[in-house]
Amino acid sequence: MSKNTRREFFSGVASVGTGLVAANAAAAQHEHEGAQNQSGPQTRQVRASAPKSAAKEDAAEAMTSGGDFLPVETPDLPKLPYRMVDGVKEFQLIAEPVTTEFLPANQWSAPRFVDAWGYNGSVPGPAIEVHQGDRVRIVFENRLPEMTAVHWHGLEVPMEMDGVPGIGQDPVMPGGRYVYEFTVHQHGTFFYHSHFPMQEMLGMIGLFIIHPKEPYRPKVDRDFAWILQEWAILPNNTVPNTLSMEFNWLTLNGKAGPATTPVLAKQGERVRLRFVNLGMDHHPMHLHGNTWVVTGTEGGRIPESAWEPGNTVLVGVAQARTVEFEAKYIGDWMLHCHLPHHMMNQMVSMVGPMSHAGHGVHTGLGMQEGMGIVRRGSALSEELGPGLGRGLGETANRERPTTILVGQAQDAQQDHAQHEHGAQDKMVPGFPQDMWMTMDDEVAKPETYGLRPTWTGAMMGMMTLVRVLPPALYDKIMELKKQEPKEKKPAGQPPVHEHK
Ligand SMILES: [Cu+2]
Repeated sequence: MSKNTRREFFSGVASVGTGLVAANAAAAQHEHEGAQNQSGPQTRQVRASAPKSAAKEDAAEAMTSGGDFLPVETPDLPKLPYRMVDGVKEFQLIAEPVTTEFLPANQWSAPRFVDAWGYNGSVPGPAIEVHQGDRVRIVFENRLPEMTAVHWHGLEVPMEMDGVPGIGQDPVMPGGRYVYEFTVHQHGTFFYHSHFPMQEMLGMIGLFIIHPKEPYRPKVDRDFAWILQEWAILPNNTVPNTLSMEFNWLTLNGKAGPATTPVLAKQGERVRLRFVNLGMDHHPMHLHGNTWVVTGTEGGRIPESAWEPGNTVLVGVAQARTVEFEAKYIGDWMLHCHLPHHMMNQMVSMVGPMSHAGHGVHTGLGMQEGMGIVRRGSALSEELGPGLGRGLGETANRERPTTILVGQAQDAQQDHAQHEHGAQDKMVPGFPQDMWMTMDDEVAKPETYGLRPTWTGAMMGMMTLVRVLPPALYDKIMELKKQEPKEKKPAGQPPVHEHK
């Protein structure tokens, strides 16, 4: 969309927005542009390391924050800018296909793009950040090839604003628009999402943070928020399989470890972490080396008398959890989902074995057998079963005699492993063959400065780091961030799509 077109669209909708909302007619707000489907390859945007927002060009004249408060930080995710129109915070939210990358290209893998759906060029969508008491207007446009709507999860808004097609409004058709407007009287960690389940599994969710009128006590010095998502991406596919029940990519704000950007605090600061989950699984989020208190749910702030200490909080589907802790201990502390299969990248029986370039399948059988493609008998038979998915048992031992170590320190570690363990693993049937893949250089950025070399080997799936830093190191990283180029170069080019 050219800048001009966007301006025209924006000013047009903004001027009719207020009157129509007051007039209650859901159907009237719904400007359907009929056969003129604006979605398609021409609207495709690639989200590389620096997310691009369709509204970004206007960001200079819009605002993302205001007043005396601590803005929430959303690592790897942009915020949705707004402009004040007659005392209303007006946002422009666009649902559209987004090509994204969970991990940059690295020595094990060519660029791997994912065709997800999101908002304003970002998946998950950009974070909306407002204040308790604000009047909010969201001018919504659908550039998807099918109908959608936006549900404001947990917000106490009129039913016509609740975003459920059929119940409170008509679906917003491709090319159509809808204006949402309401006053936020709550505060806490909320989110928006499509109310179509398959669209949810394609990525259509975003944070909706509401700051309280009276600041929470004790005040925090850092405030971070993440959206937890899971994806099923079959071999040679770029489109998430929305029907799958097993997931091979787990992301925090649209990135998988080690591409998740670490968050930073200075020793002694009080830190708030917010998590939102929308997927098929619950995620027990765990922080190393520290003890937090759970201070909020998807319903807002918990009274202090009911705060619970812990280091793991279960973030159930459709829930939000907020925790706070004093960053007393210097260190690079892991923050991750503790489901073992969520601590991996491309972990799935049908995908993992075929995705390790140069090493073939794990399982001791050919690729076809590993995929369950057999000419005789059953893929789950005694002979072939171990070849289906990740290998276990004698077959694996026979064909894959040592633990595979790959990484920047590969040769030395491999030699060591051969020498030390080459004989032992023969004696241990069914060892699980964990992976160790480092890519320090590929994900290097100011926030990773000073981490121990090979740190990326420990980071996969739904993982990031909370770095509690001594002042000197913190200042050094801030200095590096200032020198960072504003627009990062994408790690690769997206594949050419010829779906005409
Ligand atoms: Cu999990």
